[in-house]
Amino acid sequence: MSVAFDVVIRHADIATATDRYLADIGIVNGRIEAIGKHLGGGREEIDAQGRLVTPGGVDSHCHLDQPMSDGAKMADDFLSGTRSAACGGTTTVIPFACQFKGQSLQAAVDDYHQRAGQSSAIDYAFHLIVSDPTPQVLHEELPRLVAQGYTSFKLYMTYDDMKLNDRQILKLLSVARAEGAMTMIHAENADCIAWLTEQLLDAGMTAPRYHAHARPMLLEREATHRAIALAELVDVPMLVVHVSGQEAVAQIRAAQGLGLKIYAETCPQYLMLTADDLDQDGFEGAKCICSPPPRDKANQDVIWRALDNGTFQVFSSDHAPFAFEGPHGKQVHGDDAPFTEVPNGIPGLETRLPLLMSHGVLDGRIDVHRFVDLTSTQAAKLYGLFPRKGTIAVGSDADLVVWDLETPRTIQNSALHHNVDYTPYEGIEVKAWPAITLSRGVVVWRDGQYLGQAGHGQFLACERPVPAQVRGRGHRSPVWRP
Ligand code: DUC
Ligand code: ZN
Ligand code: ZN
Repeated sequence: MSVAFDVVIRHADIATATDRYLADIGIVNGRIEAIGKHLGGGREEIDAQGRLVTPGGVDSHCHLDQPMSDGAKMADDFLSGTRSAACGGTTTVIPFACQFKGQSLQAAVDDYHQRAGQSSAIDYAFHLIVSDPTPQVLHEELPRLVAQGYTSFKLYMTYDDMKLNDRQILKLLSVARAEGAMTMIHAENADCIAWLTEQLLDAGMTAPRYHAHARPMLLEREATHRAIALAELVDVPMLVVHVSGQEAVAQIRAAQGLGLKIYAETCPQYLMLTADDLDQDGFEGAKCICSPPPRDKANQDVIWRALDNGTFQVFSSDHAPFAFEGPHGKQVHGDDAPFTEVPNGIPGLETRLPLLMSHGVLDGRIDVHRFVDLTSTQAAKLYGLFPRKGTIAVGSDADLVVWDLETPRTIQNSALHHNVDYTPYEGIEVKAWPAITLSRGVVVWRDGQYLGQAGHGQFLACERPVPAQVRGRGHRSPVWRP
């Protein structure tokens, strides 16, 4: 057989967000050149033997090497973080270039390119985090950066060093609307959290479990409702990140039912953990401190249903890698520090796809098309990377996962490839794990071995995700005049 391709994957059981069929996949120069039966030869041949093959994961919410203001340091840089992602079937990450107050956005972007450039093993784009929306940021930097491929930004309604007030959010939403960018919103009510926290600390309730008491779902519901109202006022799409349970889901569904372009994301912690996981002996509960906090079993069920019924478009990890031991992570202020001093976030880049494939698809909660949509396709679409990323199609990058659905295993941190000394999912059984991950046609993970290389990952400039016909329809805003 003459050689027609660099790589051919034979007998693949291909699943995309919409289709499922058996075919070979031919790859040239990192792109899918042909899909069909009995393709010509490849310099490298991979026999998928009828195994499920899905698009590589797009993890559109993860934090890597993000400088912190309180002395903490993330355990994963772009090297270890993207290595871990590849071993779990993720081939594109979109972490954040985070602006500190007083810093220019451009300086933040330049800094993150330094961090990622020579290190990343898989492709990456950047969201921006805007914490200081000066006139310069709003009217000069953001329009220029959106045009250069940084087409989404995250806004915080909480965290003292990040939070914006409603008026600032409105200004940023107006820029998003004018520029066709996607806004991501962290929706929790900061003043209510501060008020509750004060009372908890005054009463000596400082243990990790009180983190969940300081951030009840009511506060997420209120902020979600308010964020949606602000987006409605400006008449612009918005994506609510890391939704934790029923009350925020209800707000999002109501908005979607009204025809508003409100999108939503959830994460593995809201399916696999509960607030009880913060209530462990000693300081152990700090391992599961993240915001919003995990809720309870009934809310896990709501999240599963909302994954299935289309309320959520995106399932991301919110990987925020802080070591449990040592002076830089969860114990940066000691091993009995109050919950307010514990860095927020948990690791999850590598376990995201196996957990959802196993507990979602194989346990019958969602179908494989929904899985692909949630873990890859919708993130690529909503952040301007589709169809290069997010699907299996001729012309798309050959970012692929060949699945092993036959080998049950127990998640153990010792088998993971991040640089964090724990996983909150230790001991959880999964029936699925990537057998092979390809990044632009290069095998980066195969049969338990990491084969990737620092620097293989390329920066992806994103398209404007919000087309003009979605922006500025104007019919919902009594005030806004373009
Ligand atoms: N919450 C966030 O908003 N970001 C990082 C981690 C977390 O818990
Ligand atoms: Zn957040
Ligand atoms: Zn986050």
